[in-house]
Amino acid sequence: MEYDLVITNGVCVTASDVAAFDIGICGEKITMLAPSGSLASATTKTLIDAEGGYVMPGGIDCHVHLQEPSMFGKGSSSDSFETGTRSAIAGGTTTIVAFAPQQRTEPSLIAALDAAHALARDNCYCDYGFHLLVGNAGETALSEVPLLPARGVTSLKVYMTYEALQLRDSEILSVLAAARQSKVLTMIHAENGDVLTWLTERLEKRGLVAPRYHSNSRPPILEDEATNRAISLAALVFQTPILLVHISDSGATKRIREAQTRGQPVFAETCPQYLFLTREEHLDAPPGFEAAKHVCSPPPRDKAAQQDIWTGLRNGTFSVLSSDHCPFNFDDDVNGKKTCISEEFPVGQFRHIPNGIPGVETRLPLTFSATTTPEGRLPLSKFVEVTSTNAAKLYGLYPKKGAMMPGLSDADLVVWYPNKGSAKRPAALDGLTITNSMLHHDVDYTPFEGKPVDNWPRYTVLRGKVVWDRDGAGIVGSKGYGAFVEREKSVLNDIWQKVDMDGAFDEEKL
Ligand code: DUC
Ligand code: ZN
Ligand code: ZN
Ligand code: ZN
Repeated sequence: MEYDLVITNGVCVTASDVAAFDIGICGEKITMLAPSGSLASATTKTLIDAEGGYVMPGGIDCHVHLQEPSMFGKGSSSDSFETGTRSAIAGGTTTIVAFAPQQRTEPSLIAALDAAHALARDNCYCDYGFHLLVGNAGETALSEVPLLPARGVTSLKVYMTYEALQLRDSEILSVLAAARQSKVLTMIHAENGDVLTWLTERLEKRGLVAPRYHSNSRPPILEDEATNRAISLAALVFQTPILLVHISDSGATKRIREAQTRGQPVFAETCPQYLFLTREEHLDAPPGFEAAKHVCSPPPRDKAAQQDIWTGLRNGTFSVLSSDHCPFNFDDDVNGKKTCISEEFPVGQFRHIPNGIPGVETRLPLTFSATTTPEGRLPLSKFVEVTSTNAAKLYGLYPKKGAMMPGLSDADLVVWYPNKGSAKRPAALDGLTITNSMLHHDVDYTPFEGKPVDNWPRYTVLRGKVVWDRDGAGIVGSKGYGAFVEREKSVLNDIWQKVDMDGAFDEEKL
């Protein structure tokens, strides 16, 4: 047997097992798992000695915004498909699912999808797919939902907030009914947009416009209420499956848990900003506009909420941990800069700060480090489940992605350094903290500056090719190697089973 790549001496971690195996790779696929050390002398073009470090399926980040127009004025999110996917592989992520944004002025979903393809094609370092972001739920868009699965798109996102994109409840219901019919999963950004506008106006009347007041304009109750409403709307449409994105707080988490306990197919996502940043940090940021670096929606919450989010990850309330990478430069005169100071607004008001932060590269290192600390925030297999395997299942990529099944899975892997206590571990990893200068995105800051990490992806392998070699040339993959992946319907927890039994939404049966 001749291999193209062998990884020997690693401890393989999947969503179900932790065990020492060697991995044999032919072409783009994993073709062999063998007893540890047994492939060390196999015939292979390339041999990687993992030196006892963990080897896992590559990270899958299904919530990434690249080259999207800003909803807050001029410009667009600062990473391109090139720089965002370059940043992804340097952080161990081998597949992203980005958004194809349909603007309100654009009736067609297909046109939005074609436009996103044109931006991404030949520009990506990692594999990629698209969710359709529905900004206009008119007849054209609804009639196009059935066309999406054949184009490899099996999920939509709708917003319950932001004037430019917010859908009314009736529009959300129409999207849910159409999505149900085509077995397309609906992702929902649940914050009450009207309440947030009302609070923003009141804060502004009192001159409370500094970045820190962004979080006063979106207290947890907005998320709790909208989450509950989204769950109710989905229940009305015969319990159509939904996924609530970027959940930040205890109240919304409880609503989701309760719905799941009732048996409703409600899935949820959280993000590193709700595990590693807090509202207190944001409020204590130095004076001036520094706090704008933490402005994302929902905003980071307090310590107690942070604990509840960790608990929700452990107990399965959250199926996936995504980055919600949506970066804007802090200081950039061309694009939607975070300082949002312009001739028109010389003071700068939180209302104009683009919402979103970078995080596609730091997602795995931050969370993995928390996993392997003595507190053991997550079991190792749970880490793989929420950062890779569940994303693959939820978004129709499994077992091509998110798994290590010989003959079936792409050879998408991340190899970590050996853990503390191993003589093979580089001393420089001890005390490592995140700095923006070590990241590969095209953003002038990271909100995770100074956060400790005790490991980092040493190698990232995408479809059998080493694309990131931290001890070598760093980024060794090439732009354009990343390919569009056509997604199937979701298979997580058999989410379409009830739809098969109950059929299409029919108001006569209510
Ligand atoms: N929602 C997102 O999903 N990303 C960035 C901004 C937002 O509100
Ligand atoms: Zn959102
Ligand atoms: Zn903040
Ligand atoms: Zn987002």
